[in-house]
Amino acid sequence: MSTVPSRRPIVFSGAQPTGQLTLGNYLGALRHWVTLQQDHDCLFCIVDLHALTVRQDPNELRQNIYDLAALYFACGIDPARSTVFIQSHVPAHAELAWLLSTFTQIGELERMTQFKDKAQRHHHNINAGLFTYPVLMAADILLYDTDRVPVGEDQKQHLELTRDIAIRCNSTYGPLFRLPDPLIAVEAARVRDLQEPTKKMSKTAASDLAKVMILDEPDAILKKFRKSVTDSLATIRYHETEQPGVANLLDIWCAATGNSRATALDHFSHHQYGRLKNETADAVITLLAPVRERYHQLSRDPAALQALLADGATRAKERAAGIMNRVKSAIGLPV
Ligand code: ATP
Ligand code: LTN
Repeated sequence: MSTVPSRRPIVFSGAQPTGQLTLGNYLGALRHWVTLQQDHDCLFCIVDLHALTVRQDPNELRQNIYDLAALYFACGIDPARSTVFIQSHVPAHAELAWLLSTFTQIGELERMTQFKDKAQRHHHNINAGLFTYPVLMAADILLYDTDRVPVGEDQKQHLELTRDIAIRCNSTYGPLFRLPDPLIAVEAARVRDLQEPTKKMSKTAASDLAKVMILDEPDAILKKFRKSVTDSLATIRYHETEQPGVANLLDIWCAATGNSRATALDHFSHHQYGRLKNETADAVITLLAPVRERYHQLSRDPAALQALLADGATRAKERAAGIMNRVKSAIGLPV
């Protein structure tokens, strides 16, 4: 009996090479990517064109791109199973972004929270790319007939816009784009800044104490958790608005140990903050140690890393070409 091979759902995701990755990136994104490889056809991109929306030093940017690739592999992304590539190696991303920008309304882009945040943080450089950033992201996703996009909660609004753009194109030209669904992790979807726990932990935060980096050494991790901001209530409960710092530590402990929130409260409710901070630090140190080790191994062979990325780009280009032709033909551009 012959069986028709069923198509595995397509996953696309990416992170910006804007600096080292944080624990937030790991818990909210990368560790889920690794699991998805088991039963999805995955593309993982280093979105360097997105990083340009904030001024970058050229040498630092280049280094960050390769470091990020090494981190993807160190976290467990397997180049034999997934397509890993640098966005700027596949020109179709920028090309499709242009086409999609003509289907995106200025009012929609003005509502994007990330734009409003970043425009405030970089008020000397509110460039057009920062504004149209979500259109490039829509292009990344729609270019591969993506079914699912694993992201942290902060990206949900961009995913909704991607779907709206796709729906608009489909209603004009017929079924052109597949509509992607966001995959947002339930726990640790929004790891918070350790110094200002009402904000998300961001790799570009100014304060070092605010963020745990995936590659931090154990003593640095311990120090950051010990100095993390909590409150003066001196009681361990889970209350996001009244005790955001404590809720964050509980969430991180749960995500790092695989325990539920109920177990965490059982475990910590009769203890003081010091215990919660120390145990959360220990759990994170154990979680990240193997990643750090693999990263240092991979960084010793930059040529091998570049070869993997070149191969990823070749595969991504082939896949993108088919879809670009379909889109151009539908719109009326000669192919
Ligand atoms: P930047 O500080 O440059 O804005 P970032 O830290 O938000 O960057 P990205 O490269 O934009 O990182 O994001 C990579 C992935 O990590 C995305 O899926 C994003 O949703 C997720 N992510 C980022 N920060 C967090 C966080 N604090 N908690 C959970 N997920 C996060
Ligand atoms: N905007 C995302 C990074 C990103 C992305 C993507 C994520 C760019 N293109 C496509 C998923 C799919 C961010 O800031 N985290």
